[in-house]
Amino acid sequence: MRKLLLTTTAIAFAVGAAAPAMAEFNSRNIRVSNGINQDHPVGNGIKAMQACLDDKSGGKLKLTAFWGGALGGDLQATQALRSGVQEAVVTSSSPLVGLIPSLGVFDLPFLFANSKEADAVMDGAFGDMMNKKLEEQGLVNLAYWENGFRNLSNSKHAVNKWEDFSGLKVRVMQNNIFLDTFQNLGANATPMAFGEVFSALETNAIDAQENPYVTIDTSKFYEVQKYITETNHAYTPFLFLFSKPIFDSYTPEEQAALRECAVVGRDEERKVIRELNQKSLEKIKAAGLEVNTLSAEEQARIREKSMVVYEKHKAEIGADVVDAVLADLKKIRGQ
Ligand code: TF8
Repeated sequence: MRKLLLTTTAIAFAVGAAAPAMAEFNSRNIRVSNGINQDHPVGNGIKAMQACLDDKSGGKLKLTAFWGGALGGDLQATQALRSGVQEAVVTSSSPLVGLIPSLGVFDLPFLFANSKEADAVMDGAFGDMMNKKLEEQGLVNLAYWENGFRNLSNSKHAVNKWEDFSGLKVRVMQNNIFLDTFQNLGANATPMAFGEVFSALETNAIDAQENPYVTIDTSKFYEVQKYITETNHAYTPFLFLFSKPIFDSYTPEEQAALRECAVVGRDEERKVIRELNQKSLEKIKAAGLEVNTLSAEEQARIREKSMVVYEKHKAEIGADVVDAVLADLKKIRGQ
């Protein structure tokens, strides 16, 4: 038995050593679609990821990015991945809750206090647990990138307290948790795909939307809005999703390179987006928008009022999932 094992190992080793290093990489054109524009830090992330892939695959693995929803919105592109007709998408988790209800955990208002907490949760065991649920739906999440903390913009009036949300027509993502969060604050919330937001704001079909500063900047929402409030009401991650049927057809070396390089891209994207956040805010101010921050008391009031959303959606997200993230956060906060 022992002899047999040794022989097998020797043969395996000889075959492995004889093959030229790059033979495990085939020429692949990987289409990555995005709803945001190329000057968003996701563009920097994809560049860094490509440099890493060039290195590992000798130029065989090529990413081709499509911007501004050119291959369809987040949800549409994700469906194309599941059916194996498109390779990859960088999408918010929020529009995918119809497919994977437990992803709604990331939409709970005021879940993360800062990006350090978000990184620790996403890059740790909790992130892995969510990745398994994505895999069951035909989606391989290569890494969690950053979309960021979301803030409210509108064209009507300054929002300084929760009563000011009253009657504002706010576009929310196609997601019940966001819908409830804003309705609960008195707003008139309307779910809408990202690609329709600019023109809906421009034609005053809606008054308001909520996204991180960097998106309000790079998608030019500031051109059609007058007021911003730093609400930081939710942190939504980006998922770098790969089609599982396509991923499964790749060699183990190709798969490993994609996973490793998506993490290299993630680190670059997070670095750039965090630097840009303040600059985007300055740009928005310079464009003439009135920027408001909430007082500590008001922030606490809004937060408190929003906690009903946790209870309301706990069963549908999965009590185990909500409890797991809260336990993780407790640990991270040293409580
Ligand atoms: C939203 C999201 C989007 C992103 C983007 C399309 O508001 O935050 O901005 O998913 O990639 O719909």
